[in-house]
Formats: sequence, structure tokens, C-alpha cells
Amino acid sequence: MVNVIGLGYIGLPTALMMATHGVEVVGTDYNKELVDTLNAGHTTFKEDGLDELFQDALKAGIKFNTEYQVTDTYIVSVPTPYDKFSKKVDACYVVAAVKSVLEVAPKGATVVVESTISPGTMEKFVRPAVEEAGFIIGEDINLVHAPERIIPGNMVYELLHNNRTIGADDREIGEKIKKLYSSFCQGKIVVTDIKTAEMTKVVENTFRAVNIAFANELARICRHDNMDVYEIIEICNMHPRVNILQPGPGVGGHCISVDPWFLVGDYPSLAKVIDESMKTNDSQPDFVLNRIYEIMKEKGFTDVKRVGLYGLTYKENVDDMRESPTLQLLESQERHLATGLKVYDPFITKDVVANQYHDLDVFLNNVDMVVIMVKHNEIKENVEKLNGKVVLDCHNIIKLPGVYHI
Ligand code: SAJ
Repeated sequence: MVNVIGLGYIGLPTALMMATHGVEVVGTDYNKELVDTLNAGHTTFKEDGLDELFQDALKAGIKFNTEYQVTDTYIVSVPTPYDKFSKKVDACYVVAAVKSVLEVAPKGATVVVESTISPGTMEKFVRPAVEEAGFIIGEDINLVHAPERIIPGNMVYELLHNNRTIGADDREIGEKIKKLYSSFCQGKIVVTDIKTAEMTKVVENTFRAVNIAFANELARICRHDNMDVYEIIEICNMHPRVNILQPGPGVGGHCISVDPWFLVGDYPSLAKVIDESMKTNDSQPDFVLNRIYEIMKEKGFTDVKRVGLYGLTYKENVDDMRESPTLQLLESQERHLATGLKVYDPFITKDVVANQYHDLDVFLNNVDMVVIMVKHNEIKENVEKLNGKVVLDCHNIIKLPGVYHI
């Protein structure tokens, strides 16, 4: 039996996937409300294919509760909060979960940490916690790091198809855990050591962050001299060895806007390109805000309350707002002391910010200018509703005459 600890964005789909592929699974979370919701037959977030997978897993016998189980394999998938100021990951939940596992784990059990951690976390925090509890690693308890790599919005598909990395001290244990993930994962699974596994995960997200920063910088250069960044990128990408990403209103999510900072924090004098890239991405919402003011001036608009931001989530068609560019822009608006921007997102049904709307038509009736912050399908399917509005499209998806770009 496998006990999955932490039933959030990664733990839940992973537990469901194993359960639907012949593994006996118990999912554990200390949040009773979340466990009750799952036991009442409901998922806790929206994701393509998740509801169907959940129903199949229930039929296959998956169980959810708040108690750690006595078993030989634990998968820890708890949050790793990130401190914006120190730019360091806080491994407290991972360490707490591992300590709780130790209270029930039988001799020889394996603890797999799936949570994203900065390179060296297993060595600096997890190992000492296990040793302080009196356990001998490799004899009483085995440690493994198996970072997740799935993308929100396409999680179910990517869980099945992505390649994976398993980091273990001991090859045999690594192979045992590889076999467990092979129950559902059709991708290649590489077994390596723990530090390499930690590093690969962070490097992958850093690669993407640096490349998005490059696109954002190109957008600024092109804006400066009135060139079309999208056409330039399109033409450049026809070259067989060039593949530029897309500029946008900023980078959000708990991964690409966070993980690269671990490298800057640990190697400040070496990680220079990464540092600059992160600063570029982090200042992109400010760049958009300035662009809003520039367009307002050009159009003779004086009332910021007639300007609306479309989208609050960190990217399209998900309900996750962590580190979202819109939230960053609203914060920076506070600093500019020109509050009043209106906001709407079809995926965010609760009130989370001031001046928030819950209906697209009502939102549009209350603004003269719309800033497309997130390219949800909803707005792509309702482009005609933007007729007559001033539109600042941060994603180049609205094909209407006179649309402004970043
Ligand atoms: N973005 C751009 N321009 C682009 C692509 C993305 O501005 O061309 C922005 C998005 O709008 C969003 C942010 O970047 O705000 C990040 O979105 P994303 O879709 O690129 O990635 P995430 O954060 O949802 O998921 C990433 C993935 N990592 C990589 O692609 C290397 C995923 O595979 C990881 O599992 C995930 O991080 C994670 O959990 O680490």
C-alpha cells in the first residue's frame, strides 16, 4: 500500500493515478475539510480529466483520511512555501510530514519526497530530521526524491506521459520506486542520486523562466522602437534552431516564478543571467501598468475605474492564482496610488480583490478599456463582446482592429 501525504495540486492526481493503475492507495491530509470534501465524492480543484479520474479511483478503492498509515511506501507531496524576501524555500511542511511518517513507519519503509525543493534540501533538512529522530538512513528508513513535472492545465495527460526523475541513495530502492511510478507513467524514468534529482527540477523551470524573460525583454525593445515583437518572433522561430517563447504580462505560478530564485539565493555571484531574468519577469506587471497609463493618456481617458483587467489566475484555464501577474499588477497599482482598476475572472468565483466582477457582460458594461491579462478560452470565444472597447492584449490573441499590445 502507498500512503500519499498531502492531497493538493500534485498529491491528489498522483494518488488517483496510482489507484487507477492497480496500486492500493490511502491519501492523507491534515486538512479535515479537504478530506471530507473528497470523501463526499467531490474534487477540490478544477483540472481537465480530474473528475473522471477521481470517480475511477473511488471505484478502484482509494481511501482518504487524516491519519498517517502503517505501510512500506510514503509519498510526501506537501507545499513548500517560498519566502519572497529571503528568496528561500521553506521546507518546514516537508520536514513535519517526514517526522510524522517516522512515528508510524515500519523498519525499512521508503519516504519519497515529491514536493519541489531547492537543491540540497534533503541533505540540509530532511536527513538531519530523520537522524535526530534516531533512525539510520538506509537501514531503518530509505529516502527518495521524485520531483513532479506536470503542468497545471494538462496534468492528467502529463502524469501519464511525461518522463520522470527518481533520486535515491540506493540504486535498488530507486528501482523499486521506479517500478511503482511505472504502474501508470508511460514516459522514461531515470534513476539518479538525490541531489541531481533536486537540481534537474529547478533547472528545468529556470530554463523556462530565462527564456520567457528573453521574450519579455524583446517585447520591451520592440515597444521602444515600435516594432512588432510577435511577427519578429514568428519569423525567427522559422529558423531550425530558434524557438523563442511568448512575451506576456509576467510570470506566475508556484514554480517558474519561484524555483529559479533558489539558484540565485544559493549561488548569488554565479547565477547572474538567472537573476536578471527573474528581475525582468517580476517587473513585467509594472511594465503592463505603465503601458495602461500610456494608452489611457493617448486615448484621453482619465478615470482608471473605467479600465478592467481580464483574468486573475496565473495562466489560462486554471483556477490557481498563486503569484499571478494580475495580483502583482494590482499590488503595484497600490504603490502608484491610482487604485480602482476593475477585475474579472471566470475561474475565480469568490471575491478576492477589490472591484471584482463575476459576470463577463456586467464587467464589460462597466469598463471602456480591457486589459487581457490571461488568455482563458472564454475570452477567445467571446471576442465580439470587445467591439467598441479599447483593448490592451498582453497575449496577442484578440484579432480586432486597433488592439494595443505590450
Ligand atoms: N508564460 C509566458 N510566456 C510563455 C509561457 C509561459 O509568459 O511563453 C507564463 C505563463 O503565462 C505563466 C508562467 O509563465 O504565468 C508559467 O506558466 P507555464 O505554463 O510555463 O508553467 P507552469 O508554472 O504552469 O508549470 C511549470 C512546468 N515546467 C516547465 O515547463 C519546465 C511544469 O512542467 C512543472 O511541473 C511546473 O512548472 C512545476 O510544478 O514546477
